[in-house]
Amino acid sequence: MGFWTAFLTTLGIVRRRVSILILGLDNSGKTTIIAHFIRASSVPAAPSPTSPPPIVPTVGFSLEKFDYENLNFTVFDMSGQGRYRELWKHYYDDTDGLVWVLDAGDKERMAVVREELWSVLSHKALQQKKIPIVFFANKMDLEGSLTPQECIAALGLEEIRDRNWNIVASSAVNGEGLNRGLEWLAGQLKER
Ligand SMILES: Nc1nc2c(ncn2[C@@H]2O[C@H](COP(=O)(O)OP(=O)(O)OP(=O)(O)O)[C@@H](O)[C@H]2O)c(=O)[nH]1
Ligand SMILES: [Mg+2]
Repeated sequence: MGFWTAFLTTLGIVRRRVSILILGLDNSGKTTIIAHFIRASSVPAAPSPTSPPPIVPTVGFSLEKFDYENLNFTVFDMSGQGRYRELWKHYYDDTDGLVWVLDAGDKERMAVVREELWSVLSHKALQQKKIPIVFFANKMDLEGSLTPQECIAALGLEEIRDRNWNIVASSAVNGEGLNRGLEWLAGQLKER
């Protein structure tokens, strides 16, 4: 970063760019969460008679951008479907932070989440860089969904001792908890 860019970034005139990766099993709510932040950061458009396009399962990955506080986020929204999870590792090198989305209502697949999460965390590229992780215990609006404490126990998150992490209960459909999670991540990224 040149002197003037650094100076203007400090003043909040230029937003610093950060890259994040959003991971989690298919159907956990990743794209819905990103859509929330894109909507929140765009200039309000004139009311449209047509409703926004429906969110569909991501194929491969989708690259999105939005501003949050004084950061300019570039987000790799990865598909969580089994056949695309092999792609995730190609993006570890260039990421400043991870967002991991859990479907807290999907108790049957918590064992699969645990396996995928620990496989990601043990990858060489992520072992070398101690980037922060925010977990969204998403779909908290669904009755019987796991609490963050129950997710911590189900996934063994207490074992993550080599990097900063946090878990926040969220609902991507009504927006609850999303700002709290991203605010924490933004705070971590600003310190780096
Ligand atoms: N009730 C409820 N439904 C949610 C929530 N978040 C997402 N959904 C729904 O869950 C479904 C999957 O959401 P997506 O955002 O496509 O999930 P994804 O993680 O991007 O899935 P892939 O792209 O296949 O990896 C959609 O029908 C969403 O409307 C939530 O917090 N609560
Ligand atoms: Mg998606």
